[in-house]
Amino acid sequence: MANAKEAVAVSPVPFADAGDADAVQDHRVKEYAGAISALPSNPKLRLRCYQGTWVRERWVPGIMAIQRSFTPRRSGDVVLASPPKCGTTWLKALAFATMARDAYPPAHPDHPLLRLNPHDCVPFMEDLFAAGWGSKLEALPSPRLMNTHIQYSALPACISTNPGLKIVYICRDPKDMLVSMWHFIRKTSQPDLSFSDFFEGACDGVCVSGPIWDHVLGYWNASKASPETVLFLRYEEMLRDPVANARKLARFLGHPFSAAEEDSGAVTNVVKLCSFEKLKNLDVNRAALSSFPFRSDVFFRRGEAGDWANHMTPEMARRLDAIVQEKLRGSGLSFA
Ligand code: PAP
Repeated sequence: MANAKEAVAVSPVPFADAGDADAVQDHRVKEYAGAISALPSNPKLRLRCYQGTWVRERWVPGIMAIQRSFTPRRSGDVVLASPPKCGTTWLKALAFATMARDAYPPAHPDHPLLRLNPHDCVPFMEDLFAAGWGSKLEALPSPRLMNTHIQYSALPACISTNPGLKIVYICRDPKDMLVSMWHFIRKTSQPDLSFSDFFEGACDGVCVSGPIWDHVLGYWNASKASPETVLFLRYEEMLRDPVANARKLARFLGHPFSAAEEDSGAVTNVVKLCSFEKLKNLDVNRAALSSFPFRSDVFFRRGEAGDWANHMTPEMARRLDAIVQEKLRGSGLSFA
């Protein structure tokens, strides 16, 4: 599994900057069309139910290809996992800035995050593999950094049971996740989607990466069973104390901030560089993206906790909370 690039451990390279001259497009993804058309569908949200999770139809061939052909390395791979709209963009920025800080000091005026959106620094595996370009990951030096929305039980064993690979998971109060997702869908594809219809579906488990409780539980249980390979983060806790969470992330990734770095303000600089206000106001984050068919600014809306109260009635909130609480009962995890 190992390849020559593993020997040269530097820092993650921004994906958009990586050379991919050797990459070969895998056209076998087209063979999945028959299998996909047989999956249960939700045409309104353009979802398919694959292995128990509702996922965007365009991701299904990518998930199948990841399950079949993702090639891990013996060490150094880091997978950022999340349900959508739970802080993926923020986590991509933080993980990249933390891991790459020796090569790219966070306060440097030429830092890659000042000219590249976090999604152009850290590749989204489902889209990459769905396009047949999974081999572009081979061009990256170790440590590689990538992200997925795949639920834990659908990860290939080479990811979920690989002691040399680390998973960082982030989740969020499902109420805020749904509100964020609804805004995103309205902006990018379905301006007419009503919140109440969307909410009803989500309560039945039907939303992107739903049922959300299954997604969260899979990674929660994995983090309890294997805390050295799965780190479980929460968006609200990161908002409350981003510096402590950046330290936790760096420790987990095996590159803790040294006393000298602490003294020089490196942790604070990472947090500032990746803050909502900083990223949202960069020119690059108002422009077109190379990795998605929409503009970068859709990933930066309010960046706060509790916006659900502006969209849900207290009754709706109580109902969703009760469903989630029931599903998580006995796990030790709660969003209350
Ligand atoms: P993705 O899963 O599709 O990549 P993701 O980045 O998880 O999306 O979700 C975007 C949410 O994260 C938005 O939340 P909101 O709709 O409630 O506002 C976005 O504002 C928020 N977000 C993006 N960047 C940051 C950041 N640096 N700090 C805090 N929140 C952020």
